[in-house]
Amino acid sequence: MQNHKLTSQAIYQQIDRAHKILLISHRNPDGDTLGSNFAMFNFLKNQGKEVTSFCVDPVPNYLNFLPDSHNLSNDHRVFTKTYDTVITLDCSTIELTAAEYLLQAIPSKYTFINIDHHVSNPGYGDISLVSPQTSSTAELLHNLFMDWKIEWNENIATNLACGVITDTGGLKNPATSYQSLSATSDLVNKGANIHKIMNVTLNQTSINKLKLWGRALERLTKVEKYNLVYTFITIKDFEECQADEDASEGMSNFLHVLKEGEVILVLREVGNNTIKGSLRTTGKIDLTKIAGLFGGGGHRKAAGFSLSGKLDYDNNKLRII
Ligand SMILES: [Mn+2]
Repeated sequence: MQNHKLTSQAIYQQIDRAHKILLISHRNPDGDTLGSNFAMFNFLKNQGKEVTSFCVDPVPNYLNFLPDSHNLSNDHRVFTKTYDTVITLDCSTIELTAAEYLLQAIPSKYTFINIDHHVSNPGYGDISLVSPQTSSTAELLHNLFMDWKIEWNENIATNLACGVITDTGGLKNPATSYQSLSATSDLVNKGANIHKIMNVTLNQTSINKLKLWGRALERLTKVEKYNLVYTFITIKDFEECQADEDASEGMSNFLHVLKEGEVILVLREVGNNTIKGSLRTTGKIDLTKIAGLFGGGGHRKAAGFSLSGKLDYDNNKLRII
């Protein structure tokens, strides 16, 4: 078990002596990786640091409301500049930054800090703070910022609250703990408007997306033997519903509403002969073990994997070919 207090101090000391800092979010970014990035950006800027926020992908439209989101760069040339500190936020592996080769291009020596809450994070970097019992990287940053006694502002609070709210599905999923509720309450006290954040991040569903979900919902199937409920979405579904991969995000979390089945599995064909699987449970089973069988990972109660192949559905039988 990692000593969080010592690691927190080590991160603070490194940041304190740093001048040029690069913050990196994972590809296909969500409210947690970006909220954490922008909160850290705001804090470091106020400390007088030179800070660059980076993600290989742009800010999704629904997260444009986040303070400091306009500072995010997708320009690979940021890796030709010098930094003394590089921090990944919410990236369970370096590969998830989609910048592992770009990092090698940085022409200076730097201290590599890894701040994350995924149990599958191997603890890469010179300093790593990985806290699987924490709902979100944003909640972890709230702990660090409290520990460091930072000067809070509304923008930091809003960014962190967005991370906690999106990763807990609106403070509802199994990752929601006393600590995450308590952190959220504190962030509200510090100026975050959680009603707005919930509305903007959770209630923004398009008709095309619901049509896509309709197909998946119609196909829900229970496999009694494994106490598993599964469904799937094919490339054809995406095309016919005019929906992109983003539109299928969140389906496995939504299926927690089911009373049947201990494990939920959503399979999605995402092109290039690739199938993504998302696993969820509220039971005791450790999903990282199941996802691991297919080369994936994640959390005990929420995990995923990727396979190569296509989905073949005929006569009510689903096969991977
Ligand atoms: Mn997260």
